[in-house]
Amino acid sequence: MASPTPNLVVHHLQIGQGERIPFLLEELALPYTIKLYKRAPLLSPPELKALHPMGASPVLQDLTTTPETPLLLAESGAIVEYLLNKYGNGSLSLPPSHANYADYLYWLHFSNGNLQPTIFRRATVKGLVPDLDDKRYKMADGRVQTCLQQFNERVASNTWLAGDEFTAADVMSMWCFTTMRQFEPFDLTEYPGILGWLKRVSERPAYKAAMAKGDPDLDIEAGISAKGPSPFGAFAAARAEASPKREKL
Ligand SMILES: N[C@@H](CCC(=O)N[C@@H](CS)C(=O)NCC(=O)O)C(=O)O
Repeated sequence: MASPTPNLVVHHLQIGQGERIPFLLEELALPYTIKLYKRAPLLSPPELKALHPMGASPVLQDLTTTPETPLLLAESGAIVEYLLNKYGNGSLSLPPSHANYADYLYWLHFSNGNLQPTIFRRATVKGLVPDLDDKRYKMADGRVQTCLQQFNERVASNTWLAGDEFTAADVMSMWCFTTMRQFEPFDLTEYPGILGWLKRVSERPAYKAAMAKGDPDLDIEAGISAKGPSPFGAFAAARAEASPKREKL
């Protein structure tokens, strides 16, 4: 029996990691409806908060088999694995029999499990220390540099994170180096491997289609540049208010 056509709704808070889901769905050529939310002015607006206990984006609603009681799923990594396993037909993932299976898993989980927390930990520490010579800051910064160096080496010697094949690991990672830099800027001049990979990902028709649907006002070229995009105004203002000293460091 043929599988039913997926009936999916993606809830995406603009300028955020929710962009991973339309990107994945465009790559899989699956139909979906996207519901966009604007930051209010920084966090989720009330209607998005009401959707899921975490109140964050992305949220997926799957109405395919139970339209009256749609499945509701948050957490971008979980949504990605759900979509791959339910509707992916083997695309964008590598099976355990593949020689690069372990690489695929490692890089699939790297962005949410390591890179992102490491970058935001350094940001928090920066707000607490008297100056950047403080050893707590140096330790946090060292971890960030290790992450970036490792990523850089991987994509300097491989077209994609899992090797020759573009996978969900690349989808998960893209936002960390593009849109996410609106919240925590970091320069990629020293990382030509990452810059080359960003260009390759940005040229994919699925990425362009997803960004046109989810965040049509974002400047993709600025996102993939060495210096990165301009900071997100409301976030920079909130941070300066909470920790004026940090902005001077
Ligand atoms: N680990 C979660 C993080 C979700 C998250 O924090 N999303 C942000 C967007 S980048 C958000 O919705 N922030 C608004 C809020 O928390 O009110 C995931 O990967 O989905």
